[in-house]
Amino acid sequence: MIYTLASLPYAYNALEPYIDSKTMELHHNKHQQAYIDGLNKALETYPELQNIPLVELLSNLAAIPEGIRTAVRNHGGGQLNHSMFWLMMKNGGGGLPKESLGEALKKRFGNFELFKEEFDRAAKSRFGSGWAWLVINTKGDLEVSSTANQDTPFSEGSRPILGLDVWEHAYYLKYNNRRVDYIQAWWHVVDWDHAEENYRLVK
Ligand code: MN3
Repeated sequence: MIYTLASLPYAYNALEPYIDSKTMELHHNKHQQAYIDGLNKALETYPELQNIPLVELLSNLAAIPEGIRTAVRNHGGGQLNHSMFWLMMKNGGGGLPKESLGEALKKRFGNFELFKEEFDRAAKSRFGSGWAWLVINTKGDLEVSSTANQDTPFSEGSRPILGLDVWEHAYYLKYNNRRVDYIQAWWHVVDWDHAEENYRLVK
């Protein structure tokens, strides 16, 4: 076993009422575990890839042997995206970004509301399953983007600051088909301190 499931830094019910306990438990314990199992299985016969950090593997998919490339992309992406996602939320989150990220968002989008609108649009309009992101792109600029399935911004050369899982498994139990309600609720649990840390690391 190369990859194992890390505990959440908070209880499954910590993000209630915005994200319910049952969804968090299934999402972490079953869905993320399944990505980990798939990734471990793909890497089983490639010991030389087992010590390369996942970010590095996903940043250069072309270098992955063809027979396991799709599995690493999907399952490795699932492991990495979810590992990042849990840390982007916290009990008592929400509000407005602070410090340098807050300033940078204002500079790039005009104000926080305009940034939020663009992010909401990316999250809403991602057809099927995927993610909405705030990233630093290859030019070093803040950008709102989205990826399909478990594709990760690293594979496009971008560095994620904030991300939102819009797969149905992330919201269906509580919000059914109402993705928009889930997106609006999610803003209440965003950990802006963590987003600030991410921003400082890549800026
Ligand atoms: Mn998910």
